[in-house]
Amino acid sequence: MNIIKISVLSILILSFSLTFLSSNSFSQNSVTGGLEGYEIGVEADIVGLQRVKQNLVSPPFVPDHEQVATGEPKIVEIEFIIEEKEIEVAPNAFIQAMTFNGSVPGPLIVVHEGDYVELTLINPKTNTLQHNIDFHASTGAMGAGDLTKVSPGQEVKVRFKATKPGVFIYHCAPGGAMIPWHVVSGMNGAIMVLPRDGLKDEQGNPVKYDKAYYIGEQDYYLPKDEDGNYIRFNSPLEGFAKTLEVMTGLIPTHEVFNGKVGALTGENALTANVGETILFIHSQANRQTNPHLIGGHGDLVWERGSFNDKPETNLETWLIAAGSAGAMMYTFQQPGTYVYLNHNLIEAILLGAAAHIKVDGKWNNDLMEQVMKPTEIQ
Ligand SMILES: [Cu+2]
Repeated sequence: MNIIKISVLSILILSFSLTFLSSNSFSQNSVTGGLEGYEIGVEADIVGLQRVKQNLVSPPFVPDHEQVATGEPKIVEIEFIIEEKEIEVAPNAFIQAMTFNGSVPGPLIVVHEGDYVELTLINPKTNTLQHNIDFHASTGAMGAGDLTKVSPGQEVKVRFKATKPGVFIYHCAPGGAMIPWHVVSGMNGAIMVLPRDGLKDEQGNPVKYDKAYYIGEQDYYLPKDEDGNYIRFNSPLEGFAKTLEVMTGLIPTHEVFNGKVGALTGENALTANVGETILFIHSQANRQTNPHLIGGHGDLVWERGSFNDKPETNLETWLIAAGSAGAMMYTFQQPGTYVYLNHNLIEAILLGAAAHIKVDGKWNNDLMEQVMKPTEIQ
């Protein structure tokens, strides 16, 4: 036990010193704007581009956006306020969460290939920890992580060009053991970079969706006390050492959609109508997951997230790699309540990774009909 305590303490000290060292080397305003120590070879090609502010919304909803881009590439301005806050993950199971804009996952950003994302990242002085952001959709400087480290009371601005169409995660990555800890404390989300001419099916024909939903899957590792009750901490740092012990066991205590058990079920169900085509964007920043729509299919699935690749068709279950996002498009053909889940059924039913979709419309007996109700065997 003492050895565990000492090793946890040394990881804590090491990650703090790494964090301190790296914040010192990157915190001065760079004279170049690029990564410190490197000459600028190419200047940003943004003169004359239109600037637009994207009004972000909490998942599972997605910001208003065009599916086919009109006009030239734009500079899309985004603001993230980092919020350290307590969340009740399940009854009597609390986490001192770390969030972008207060939600787990953070908001979905939507842009088009060739657009520039210009993010203002604000770490209010009421927070207790240093944070940053690594965009898997960006190129260089640890996905912008090296250019965005902000201590409480600081803000920073970074701009990157969205050169790869697809869905990608973003997450906090402030160094050392802080990286997985911040990610499994909720500090992750996704961006969708649409092709300028929109999505295409497996034959290259344009396809459109009526509605899009963003589902962020989150693994939590909540420590228990000697009586088996989840421990409620007063600050993120207070829970760090004990959480790290659970994390290194690699078995999550909760695996949830959108921050907490039941966030997308029952009264919080997603909605659709028969005949509507829905795009589901699904991210997991730390673990593999296996999305499945019970009673439906992945008509078109960009399993690895790249919109330059042909989508797979008619999949029953697909795979989201750890640290990635995928997209699936389905046209509902029957009414009823569907379950969209991680088809590791233990993680779905016992740990929380499930959502409901309530679909209205008329039933199609040609697709399915109960030919005889349950009756006594004759
Ligand atoms: Cu963070």
